[in-house]
Amino acid sequence: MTTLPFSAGDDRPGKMVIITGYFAGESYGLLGPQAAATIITRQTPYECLVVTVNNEDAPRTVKKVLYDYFGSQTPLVGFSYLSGRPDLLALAAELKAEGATTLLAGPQSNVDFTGETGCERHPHRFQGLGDYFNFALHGPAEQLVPLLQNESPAVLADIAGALYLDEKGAQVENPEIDWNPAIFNNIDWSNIYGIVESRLVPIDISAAQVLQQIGCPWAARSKPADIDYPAFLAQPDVKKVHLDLAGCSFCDVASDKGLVTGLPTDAVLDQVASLPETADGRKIPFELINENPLPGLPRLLERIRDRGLEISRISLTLRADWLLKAERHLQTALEMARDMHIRIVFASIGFESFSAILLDNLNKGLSVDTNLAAVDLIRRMKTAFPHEMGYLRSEGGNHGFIHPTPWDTRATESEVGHVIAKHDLARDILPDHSTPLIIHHASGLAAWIRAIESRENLRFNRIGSIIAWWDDPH
Ligand code: B12
Ligand code: SF4
Repeated sequence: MTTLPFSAGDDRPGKMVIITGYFAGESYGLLGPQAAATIITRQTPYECLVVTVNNEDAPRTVKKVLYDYFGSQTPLVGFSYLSGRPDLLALAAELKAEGATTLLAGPQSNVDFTGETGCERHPHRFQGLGDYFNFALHGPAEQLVPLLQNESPAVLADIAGALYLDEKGAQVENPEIDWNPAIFNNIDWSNIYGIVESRLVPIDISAAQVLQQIGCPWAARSKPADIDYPAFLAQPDVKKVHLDLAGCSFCDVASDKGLVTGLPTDAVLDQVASLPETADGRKIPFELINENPLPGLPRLLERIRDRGLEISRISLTLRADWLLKAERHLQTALEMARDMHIRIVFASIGFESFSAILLDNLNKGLSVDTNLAAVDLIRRMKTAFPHEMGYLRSEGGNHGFIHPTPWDTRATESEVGHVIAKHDLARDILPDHSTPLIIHHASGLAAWIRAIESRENLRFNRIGSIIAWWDDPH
């Protein structure tokens, strides 16, 4: 039976910390880790804080702060939203080696713990983070509750969603429980801290998230797709890899969550009601987590108004085709925003590219014309609702534009350059910096690159959990 050494001992409540990556100087809330910390604090004998670590925090300071916080208690440290940061992984490994209990949780924690498909037969593939953490937990945070309620030694075998090595070194993965929308009703948004001068200092958050849909409808169904070979592996004939893809080929959300469920409107309203308020008594700006938010937005605004909730700004992330399909709903929502004196900001529209070849290989399921029609729509809406709608960089817009990609050729570069110039996209649509295509080892494109490796007898480098398609294969 695999057991863990932690115990709150006589010092109850015990202490737990969730470490997350963060950006220096920012003040946004982190729904996933903060929801987890809220549940742990309310439902177990442990008080749990989220401790954000940015690139400027010295690893030695972070460790000192943690040991100061835990005092005589053996540290119990969860890690989430690490984005593969080597400094945070090193911290996890050091803490574990020194006797702490370390736990990897949040999106991708299962696949990042177990490693890349076939890694046992292919040593160059990502080998997983089993050495860095005592165990991982994938799925809803409340799965951890029974473990923390038990006295030491804690037993992992009965913990839903837990991944660990048994006494014989074999990997065990327990089935997850379903998501329960009710747990998001009353998040403690004050449990997030930064490190300032070697001390934990609360972050007064200025923006948060409200969950309306878990996962993405485009990722709901697996469909066949033929993805081109990389342009740099020049072939006399165009070669393709046939895959069954659920969602966009590069997207980790697609493979991590699929489409789980939409939350009832009352559950969404309860989350809005429990958001912190600004000095003028309005709820702080929030991002509505829903990949297709517009069809239900007028109804949600109506319910927010009926319930007397004073909100300030809603940020949206969505696909260009769903934006285009929902013009009528957008118009209605903006008219309501005018009456309610609030702003609707398009924080991120997933254009991703303006080349047909690249959009196909990204499995976006939409065309360049659709992207351009969506650009035209938001420009028109901005003219009609200049104060109520935002989408510019200066208004918080950072729209998806993936470049470079493995399929870039002179022809695609010229096609994209032409579209950008003709439609003046640099003025308001393109982000300050494009995002290079990132292939996480558990995304759809990882299966594509592994197929090429085995067909062509090649090896691409791995950088942690990322497949470095840009390095020459050998
Ligand atoms: C909204 C969002 C954001 C928002 C806010 C983040 C947030 N919500 O807290 C903003 C815009 C700020 C953002 C920024 C970034 N994000 Co973001 N974001 C998301 C997104 C779309 C939704 C997250 C969310 O709220 N989900 C709903 C919550 C309730 O679910 P959850 O996060 O899975 O959490 C539940 C469980 O997983 C679990 N859980 C989570 N943490 C922990 C910890 C413990 C100890 C336990 C027990 C349980 C537990 O409990 C929660 C409740 O049940 C996710 C993708 C996704 N759909 O998950 C990416 C995602 C979290 N972001 C990601 C990344 C990479 C980033 C950026 C680094 C991007 C960038 N390069 O700029 C930044 C920086 C993030 C940061 N730490 O500061 C990655 C993280 C990859 C990883 N596994 O580390 C994700 C998974 C997307 C992806 N696959 O690429 N993001
Ligand atoms: S990139 Fe966006 S639209 Fe595509 S599968 Fe992921 S969440 Fe869905």
